[in-house]
Amino acid sequence: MSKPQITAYIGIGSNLGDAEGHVLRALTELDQLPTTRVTGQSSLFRTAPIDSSGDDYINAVARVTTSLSAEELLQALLALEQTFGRERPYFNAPRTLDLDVLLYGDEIIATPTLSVPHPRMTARAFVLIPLLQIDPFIIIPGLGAAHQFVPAVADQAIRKIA
Ligand code: PH2
Ligand code: MG
Ligand code: MG
Repeated sequence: MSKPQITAYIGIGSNLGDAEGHVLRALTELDQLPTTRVTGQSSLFRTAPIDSSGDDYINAVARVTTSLSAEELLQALLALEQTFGRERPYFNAPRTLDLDVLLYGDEIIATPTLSVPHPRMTARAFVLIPLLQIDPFIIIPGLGAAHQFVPAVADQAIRKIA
């Protein structure tokens, strides 16, 4: 039997070097991961750093279908970050590329390496706004409709750029 196809959502962020170029290239690279296709992508957004420093971020969200397990997907994303020269000198340091598993099907995952839904996604406009642009009625497992969290992030600076 073939492996199930799961719909997952990936948060993409960069605020070091050619941030816009990094995010665009990441979207291309995601589509080339094993058994994985990008089936939706948000606009690119310029966002102010939240609990982070450095330049404004460029953020986007991608919807993918994949036969990778959640852990395999995570490892593939971490490997992709490495090919962009990602360094982690300190917590939430500016980065060439950050790729986060936001949602993986309707699964709730809590392992030492992976927390899905992404624990801070409902508190961050740079995740919620691009996510809702792709799928306005998306449900966050365990939490309900994503759009209900938008009023609480309305004070966070976010501007669509492309
Ligand atoms: N990512 C973080 C912390 N803060 N702020 C913005 N605007 N965009 C991000 O992608 C971001 C952040 C941790 O990964
Ligand atoms: Mg992140
Ligand atoms: Mg990350």
